[in-house]
Amino acid sequence: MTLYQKFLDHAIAYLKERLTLTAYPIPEGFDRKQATVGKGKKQSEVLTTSHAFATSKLRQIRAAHVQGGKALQVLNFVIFPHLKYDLPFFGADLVTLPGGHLIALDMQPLFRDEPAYQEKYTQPILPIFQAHQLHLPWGGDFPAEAQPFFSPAFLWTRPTETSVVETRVFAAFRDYLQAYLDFVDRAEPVTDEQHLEEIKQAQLRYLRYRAEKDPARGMFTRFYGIEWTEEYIHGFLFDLEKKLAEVG
Ligand code: DBV
Repeated sequence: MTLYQKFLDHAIAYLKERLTLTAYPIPEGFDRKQATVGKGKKQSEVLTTSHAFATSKLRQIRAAHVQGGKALQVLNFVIFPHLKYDLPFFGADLVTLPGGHLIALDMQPLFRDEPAYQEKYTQPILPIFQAHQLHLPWGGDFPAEAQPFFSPAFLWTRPTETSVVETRVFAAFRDYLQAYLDFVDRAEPVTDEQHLEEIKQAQLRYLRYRAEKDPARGMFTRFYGIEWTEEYIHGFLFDLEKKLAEVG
């Protein structure tokens, strides 16, 4: 079993336990993609699988799972709420490359700097963050322009031991997902028109940033080509703009 399979299995099983999931369409040709990379003895297979669901409150729950051997494993797992809720995004970027592990876990805020928003969606998870951060120290530099999209409970770490990913990171992932679903349980639809517009703009801001700056773009382009990669990014991984355009 590969490193992040357990995370994906847990997430899907746990979501099914707590919510009623419906299928979310994955565009044809994007549910599973394989390529042979490298030459000669270094040749290997890289498989990317996609997984997606929706619920009455969550527009898209989706995962991209990249499996390319011991030194290439990625699970990018994001939950996008429906636009009538002020819920944060659940964002997990679990990355293993030849250079090591890189872990980003957060409930990414719509309105990071609003005290009432922090009170509602960051304060409650700070104890979880602090407990895990003791074992998962700050990972250092990350792009400054990404800062507005992370909460003060952003768990960002670069474990040197794989066993730390299997134990501590897995525990943090479970706790964050549990806390996120507690928020989802309590979420009530927003009715104020102006607030709804602000939510939509904040979702689009986040989405455009992630689609434009996707750190996996280079990797996917190398494996599967530019056409597949751009369609995967805009048509599945970060699809809100496309979906809004479809409904008009
Ligand atoms: N990242 C994605 C998707 C991925 C993915 C959809 C399916 O958003 C993988 C795959 N992330 C991925 C890979 C790398 C990173 C790095 C392969 C390594 C890139 C490389 O080194 O070549 C959090 N992910 C990162 C980094 C950060 C994040 C901060 C380091 C990037 C850097 O140093 O430039 N999660 C990521 C992020 C946001 C987020 C940028 C922004 C809001 O939520």
